[in-house]
Amino acid sequence: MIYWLGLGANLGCVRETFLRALQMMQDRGIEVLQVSSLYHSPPMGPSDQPDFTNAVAEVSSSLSPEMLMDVTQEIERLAGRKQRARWRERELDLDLLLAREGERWLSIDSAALKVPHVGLRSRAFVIQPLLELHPDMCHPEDGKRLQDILAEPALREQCVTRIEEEQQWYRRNSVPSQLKA
Ligand code: PH2
Ligand code: MG
Ligand code: MG
Repeated sequence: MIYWLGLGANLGCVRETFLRALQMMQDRGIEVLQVSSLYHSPPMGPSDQPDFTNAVAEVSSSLSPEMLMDVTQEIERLAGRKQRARWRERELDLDLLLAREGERWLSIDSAALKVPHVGLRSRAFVIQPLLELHPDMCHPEDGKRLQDILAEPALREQCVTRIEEEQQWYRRNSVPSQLKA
C-alpha cells in the first residue's frame, strides 16, 4: 500500500521533529519513498499561534490504514505532542491524506478514520507539497486536478511558501534506508 502523509507542526524545532518522525517510521518498517520540501503558512484556525511548517511524505507499508494510524499516533506522542483543542498548536501532527493499492485509491468513511482526508480539498498547505511529488495528481473522489483546486481563490490566499528544498532538509540529513541494518 502507498500512503501519503501530511506532516505539520508549529512548536519546537520542526525540521528536527520531522526528521525524527520519518526516521521512526523507517525504524518501524515503513519505507519512506519520497518527501516534499518544507512549506510555511499562517495558521488555519485561531491566528494567535505561530505559523506552521508542513510537508508531505509518500510511504510504502503493508500495514492497514488503521494500523498505520496507530504507528503515527505513537510517533506523535514520542514527539511530545500534548492534547489541545482542534486547530491549536502542535508539536507534531501526522495526517493520513491518501492511500492507494496498485491502481486503486482507498476510500474509508468510518467514525475513526476518513480517507481521503476531509481537509485535503481546502488546505493549500497539503496540496502544494503533494503537487511537488505528483504534479498531475487528481482528487480520487471527483477526479478534479489538485492543480485546479490549488488555483481556487480560497486556496491561493492561504499564502503557502516553500522555505527549504527537500535536498536541503531531508536528503542531506536522513539515513538512507539501504545503509541501515
Ligand atoms: N494544523 C492545525 C491547525 N492549523 N494551519 C496550517 N497552516 N498548517 C497546519 O498543519 C495546521 C494549521 C492543527 O490543528
Ligand atoms: Mg492536521
Ligand atoms: Mg491530525
